[in-house]
Amino acid sequence: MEAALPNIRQTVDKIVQETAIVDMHTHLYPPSFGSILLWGIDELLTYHYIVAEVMRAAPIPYKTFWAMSKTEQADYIWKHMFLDRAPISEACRGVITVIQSLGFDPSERRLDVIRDFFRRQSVESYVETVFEKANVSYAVMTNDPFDAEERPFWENGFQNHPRFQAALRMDPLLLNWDSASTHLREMGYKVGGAFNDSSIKHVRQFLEDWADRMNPRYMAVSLPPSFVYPDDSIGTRIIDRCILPFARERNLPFALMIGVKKLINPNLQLAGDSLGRANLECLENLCLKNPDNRFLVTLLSRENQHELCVIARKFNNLLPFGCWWFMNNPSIIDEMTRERFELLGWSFIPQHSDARVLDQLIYKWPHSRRLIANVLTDKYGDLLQAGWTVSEEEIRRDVKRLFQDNFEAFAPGIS
Ligand code: FIX
Ligand code: ZN
Repeated sequence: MEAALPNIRQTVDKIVQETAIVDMHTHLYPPSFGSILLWGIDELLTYHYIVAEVMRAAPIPYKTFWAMSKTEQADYIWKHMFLDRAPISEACRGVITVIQSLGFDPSERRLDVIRDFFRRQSVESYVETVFEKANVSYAVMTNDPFDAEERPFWENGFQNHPRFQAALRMDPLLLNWDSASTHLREMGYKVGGAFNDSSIKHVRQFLEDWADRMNPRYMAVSLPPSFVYPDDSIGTRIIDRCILPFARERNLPFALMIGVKKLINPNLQLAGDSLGRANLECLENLCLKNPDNRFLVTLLSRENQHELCVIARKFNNLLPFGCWWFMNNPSIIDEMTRERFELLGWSFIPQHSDARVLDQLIYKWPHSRRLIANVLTDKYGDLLQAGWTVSEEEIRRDVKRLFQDNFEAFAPGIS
């Protein structure tokens, strides 16, 4: 059936809601990972985004806040960010969306009733509830062999879960060879302090062992805005001699998340990171020099987003993804999504959730679906105004490309 202009909005809204999502970057884990899977109202309230906000709204000494229990921190945040002022920020609004989606009346403002609901949940069934409500088919995790808390689950084995797939994360390897080489030696890889040809063999072995363990959809790293490629650093040598050859061998994309300035305020812990605008010549050089590698890229500076679209126009081995972190706000998601359609057509991944708390899937995705549907309605509307026609089936095809197929084709996984 042809979608005519008057009902294009309803048609797009329906299809965007109905199309399942592949959430290609999260910090979620299956229930078998125990307490490192975060879920429930107190984890939602103490999300590091809101911690930064409460330290502005109701400043107390950092050590006083961090000395509180999780429940006390959540109580403090509930009072100062929800009861004493409207929860107007995107992260606070998200908590309200979750509460409403779970069937509560947010206007009752009853944190005790909500806590009681979560006390009665089993995590296994609640995972299914959340993925179904969010209409997310599966989430790609962030899996870091250098993380001492996570590593034992991979070394000892765990029950695979169909809703979770792996991504091999390797920040220390590229950002801090001294620390990474110490960890690698502790893991049994005979790397020396200096990075030399022998190190290349052992780093390659590390990648092979962990890719065999994890079966990742891609390899990933987050990088500072100062990242340069190529240069005479150990990082460039690891990229050129280890990561990219291995990526080609295993048909894995390499995801670069560029622009994070770690811990500009260490007192805020996880909430202390900031951003900076990157010089994107690193991407131009990576894509040109390595035409047989595929690069997933997301950037943390709003000023970099337009450049990323133009660079992606020049290199089809670069796939922009998501509205990352400080970009994940309605005003910026709208702008980024519009310029991506205008410059890249359908060849991008519009969003990832970056969820750290399971329940966030039932706010991050509804919020983004609504914004993406708004932009799509305008873009299809422009086509209809020009006399083009578009059928419901074609809209389903296009939206599925955005929400699933672009990622699946670019990161098919290790066959
Ligand atoms: O490097 C990353 O994967 C970032 O997304 C995180 O470090 C960050 O804390 C986050 O969760 C942002 O949304
Ligand atoms: Zn992340």
